Amino acid sequence: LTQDELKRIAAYKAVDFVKSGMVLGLGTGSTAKHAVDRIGELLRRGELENIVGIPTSKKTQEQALSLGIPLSDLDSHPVIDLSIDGADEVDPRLNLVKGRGGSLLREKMIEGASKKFVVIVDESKMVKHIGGSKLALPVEVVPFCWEFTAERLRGVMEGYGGCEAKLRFGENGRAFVTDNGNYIVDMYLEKDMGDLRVVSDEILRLPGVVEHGMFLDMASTVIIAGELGVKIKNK
Ligand code: DER
Repeated sequence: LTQDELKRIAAYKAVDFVKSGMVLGLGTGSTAKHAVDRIGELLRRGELENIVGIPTSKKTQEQALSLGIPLSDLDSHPVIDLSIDGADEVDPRLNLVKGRGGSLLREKMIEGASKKFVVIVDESKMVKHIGGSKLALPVEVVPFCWEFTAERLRGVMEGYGGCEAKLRFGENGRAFVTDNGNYIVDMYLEKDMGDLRVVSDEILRLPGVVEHGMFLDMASTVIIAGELGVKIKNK
């Protein structure tokens, strides 16, 4: 099975949790894309009705619109029944790293407002400690004096083994700009960070920081699709 087939299997399994009449948080990324496609298909076939989607990015909004999924937003629906989204890393306590697709702020707002948050991954996303891999831990920052903020992030991480902090660039060779008009500074940590909650608070206290990609204690369920089948882990 290819990685994309595993992503689709996890996504379709998550959509089994969807009931007619639900307000759904629609995730962003290559795994969540399959879930949104599946929801559109079940609506079209009449197997689901009265669904309202709350998209976590402009990209997902466009995909949902093209599928005819009725859309709304958090202002109209401050409580969401179920959100389905992918993740970049999942640790044994279901803490996540998200945001390598750049949508972490709206994802965290919407998934934080959800009664149930189902994460869908292929098995390659499972890690012992989040932030321990050489992959990016995204931080959304205001564009104003982003270098100052990046330096402050490096300062905070000094106490946790150190990190590189680099501005993310888009395909056009210019700074990547999020749906919210902000920049992303990707942190590459030297080693796993131990107590994540402390790090999380210290990062969020920096004035130029908007949000980071550690989703701690947020996932209710993680669906993991692997070569040997699908595993479901609950909080
Ligand atoms: O950027 C994001 O937050 C995505 O949800 C990411 O965490 C997972 O993307 P993928 O399903 O394409 O791996």
